Amino acid sequence: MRNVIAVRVNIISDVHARTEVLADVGKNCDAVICLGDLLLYTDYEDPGNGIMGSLFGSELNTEFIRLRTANKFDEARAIATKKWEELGNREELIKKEVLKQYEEIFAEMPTPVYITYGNVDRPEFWPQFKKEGMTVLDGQVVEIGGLKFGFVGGGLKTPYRTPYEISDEEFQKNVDALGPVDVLCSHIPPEIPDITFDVVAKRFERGSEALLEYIKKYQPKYSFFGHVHQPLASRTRVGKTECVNVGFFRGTKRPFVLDF
Ligand SMILES: [Mn+2]
Repeated sequence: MRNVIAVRVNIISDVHARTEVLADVGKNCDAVICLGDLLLYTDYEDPGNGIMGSLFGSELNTEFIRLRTANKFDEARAIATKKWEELGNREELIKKEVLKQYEEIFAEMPTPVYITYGNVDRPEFWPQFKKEGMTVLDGQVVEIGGLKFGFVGGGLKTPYRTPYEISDEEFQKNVDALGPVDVLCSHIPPEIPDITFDVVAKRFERGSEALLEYIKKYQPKYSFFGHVHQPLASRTRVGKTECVNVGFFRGTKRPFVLDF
């Protein structure tokens, strides 16, 4: 005799304010996992949209995106600085937009949900949106349906200076805090070229050496992550571990479904 426990978890990442279909993720499952990037700062498809679009306007934001994409970070910063001088208190203006987005997103977030931060998040504002059935995890482990799920949030330092980038040392500490798990959940992928290369942006996103070393050491059944919106490969294998990019929810509007 063996116990057959059928559990379904719907996993999403990179919501980027795709609020209108978010509640549907909670249908037909026992729990939802969300791997971060709730906010839409920059909308590459519609530069008038998102936090930067609403503050800078479509025209200036298009130019800002063009300069950054061309690796002209100093020039991009120069036009931004000029605009901020005109607009007023940068931190306050951004905060207002962030809170407005979070209010709409967290209202639609299905529960129960186990959630961690992406690099396009502002963790300091999350406590005020906490609701019943929502568990925020970072460097922590939770048991779902008899399996151990470990969570590591945030991104690593880049020239893009996205809102939540932490040092390699801090990230390593969160990975070390987990101990062995069955399922590793993070926003960024382990540092493996095929899964960190974005074919539309035509560049490598930052993956994590610490996650890769963890996978080699503990060999969890799965490593789930997001971050790379259009990856060269959305899955790969490291020994016994299946590494899976659960998809860019803003684009796909559907979860990765895990049955066990
Ligand atoms: Mn993202």
